[in-house]
Parts: sequence; C-alpha cells; structure tokens
Amino acid sequence: LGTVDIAKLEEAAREKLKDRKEAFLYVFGSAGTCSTHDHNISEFNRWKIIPRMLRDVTHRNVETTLFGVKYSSPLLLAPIGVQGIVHPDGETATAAAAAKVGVPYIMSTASTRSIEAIAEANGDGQRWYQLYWPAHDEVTLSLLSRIKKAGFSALVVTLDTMLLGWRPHDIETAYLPFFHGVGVHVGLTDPAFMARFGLAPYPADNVPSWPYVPARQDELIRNGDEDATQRAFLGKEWIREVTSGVFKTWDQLAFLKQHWEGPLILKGIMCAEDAELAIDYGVDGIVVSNHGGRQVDGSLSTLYALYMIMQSPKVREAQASGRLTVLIDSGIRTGSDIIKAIALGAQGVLYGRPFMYALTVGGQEGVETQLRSILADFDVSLGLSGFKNLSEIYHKADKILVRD
Ligand code: HOC
Repeated sequence: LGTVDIAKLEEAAREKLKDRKEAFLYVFGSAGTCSTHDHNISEFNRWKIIPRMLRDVTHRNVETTLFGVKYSSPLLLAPIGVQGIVHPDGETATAAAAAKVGVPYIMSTASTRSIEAIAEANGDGQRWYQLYWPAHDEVTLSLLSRIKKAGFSALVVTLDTMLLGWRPHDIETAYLPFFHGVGVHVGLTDPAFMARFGLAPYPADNVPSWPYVPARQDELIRNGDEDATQRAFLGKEWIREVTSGVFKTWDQLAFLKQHWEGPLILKGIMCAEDAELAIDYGVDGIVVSNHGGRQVDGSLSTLYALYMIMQSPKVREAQASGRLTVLIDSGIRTGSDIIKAIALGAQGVLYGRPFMYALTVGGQEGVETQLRSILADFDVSLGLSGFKNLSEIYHKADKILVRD
C-alpha cells in the first residue's frame, strides 16, 4: 500500500496494529494535546502556491547538493527510532528501501538494529547518523568511530530530547520498549557502553524477538528470564545515557567538532537566535524541527519557525555563502509541502511518520512505494505550478506563495 492519502495510510497502520495499540500509539503520539503536531500540518495548509502557466517545464530536475554531495531530490528520511516494534524487519527494511529509491537514510540512535546492520542494509545508499548525545564522552567517541567506519557521512545531533516529552497518548507505554531493551540496540552493540557494565557488546543479530509485547516481556522478567532481565537493565541504562535529563550546552559542541570531521548538523532549532548561535559555533547545518510535535505542546510550527529564521540577515548570509545548510522536518506530508518549505528557504526536507505507517503496513516494499509516491507528487506539483527545478522556487516565497 502506497498513497499520499496519509489519513488512509495512518488508518491502515492503526488497523494492522490493533492488537498492539502501544506500538501504533508510540508512532502516532505527540506531546500534550497534540497542538504542536496539528499546528505543523495546519501551517503548511495556510501557505498557498500560486501556479504559473505556459512555461516550458516539460523536463524537470529536482537534484540538489547538500554539504558538497549530490542528492537526487531534497527529500531525506527523518530519523525515527524503535522501528522494530511496527515491523519485524525494522530499520533494515527502511534503510534498504531508502537506498533503492535513492533517498538518504538518517539512522536514529534509538534504532532496534545496530549501526553496522543498518549500514549493510543501506549498501551503496547515502546515510547520515542522528545522535542522541551520550552522557559519557567515551560512548560518544565510540559511536562516532562506528558510524565513520560504517560510511555515515553526516552527523545530525538532536537537541530537543534531553528528556522525553509529556505524551498523554502513550505516557504509560512510551518508555516501555526502552525499559524492555527494545530501541536500544545501538547501545547494546556498543563496546564502550557495554564495557561500563563489564559486558561484551551484543552481536548485531541478537535482536529482541518479534513481535514486541510489553506484557510478555514483563512476565519473562518476573519469571527471572536472564536475557529479558539483562536487556531491561541495559535498556534503562541506555536511556539514562542518551536522554539523561542532563542538558548539554553550546560550548560542549566543541567536543563533537573536535572528533567528527564530516558535516555537523543541529536538529531542533526553532528560532533565529539559536540559528545565529549555530553559525557562531561553527556548525554546518540546522534542522528546523520540533520533533514532529512530540516534545513541547503549544510550540510554534516548524514552517513558521523557518519563516522567522529566514528574517535573520546573518542566517541568510551564512546560507548564501554555503556556511550554513538549512533543513526542515515535522509536518511534511505532500509534494506541495516540499515546494512550500523550499520556497521559504529550506534546502532539504525530512519525511517522518508517513514512512513509519508505510513500514507498518507493507515493510520495505511499503516504504519504497510511499517514497516513490511523495517524490512523484512533488514532481507533478512542481511542474503544474510552473517550475522545473529547485532554484526556481528556493527562497522565492514572496513570488510564489501567499499565506492566508
Ligand atoms: C534511546 C533514545 O525520538 C521519540 C524518540 C525519542 C527517543 C529517545 C530515546 O519517541 O520521539
């Protein structure tokens, strides 16, 4: 099943997971009343494209260059963790689909598969790594060395998740996969993290059995099952390691810059002041993101944040001179949404929940179809609006969009 009718896709995923509601709600859930999530979507709907006619847009090309590397389109797969609770193949299916369709895959630190297994599934594809910044430097260094070896070319550091958001939809179950040792495979396979407990890293293929059922895990633990008990212990420790509630600061970025040679991108930037600080601290890129509305309820939408960030002459100048790349996520559902984000100054967009629903329903093939659908929608909408490439829309919001 592949469709740009996201409502249908979401419903199909809900139906497929009807006996494991916590898995669906983990993907679906947002902070508080979901107002940030809803606002992300409604802001995209407020901006309207003004189509232009009688232009020769027969041959269209949506290639783009980010950090000196050519990409076939401005679409990237957003880093989403715990994919193994919705489909037995988890992240390996998504990484393989991304490679097949030619969309860069951003791997989450909360993956249910190892860095090495995901790299293998992604093969010759383009891949970036999303970091939940560990509390201990030796763990950070170990992850950086693993991703370098595994061919990840850019590092996306998520800033907005030093604590997990308050999510009423799944507040009782949101932490459970982690507490049962699911979604923590990056930690369990990491030599530096495991050495903290005097343990050897798990082999990459030692993944939790499918399907993940919280009650079953609880029972195994109650009955003293050694494997389940150890996973649960390590899961909690990994959560402490990466969302410890200990907030990092701007000055600590120097450590990452010192040990990572590729592009360093900060995810979670929502205002011009922080975008300007990112420039001051020598960061290469930002993702304007509110984590799909999952962290702060009542926050502004990312599209409006992008609009405000672009009012900063310092940001515009850094972007124009190639010192800062600006990406966006949260709320992208259609090809028109991509046009709007680029017109407002984004150079790339990260696509999230819809591919998780496609994974739930159709595995690797579902993700491939979903990616092809949104790319086709983007191509058709671009042509019908009278444009044939990204430079004709990039930063052209004043000419090609109106906001009602
Ligand atoms: C091991 C990392 O992105 C979400 C996730 C948060 C994961 C934090 C734990 O649920 O939004």
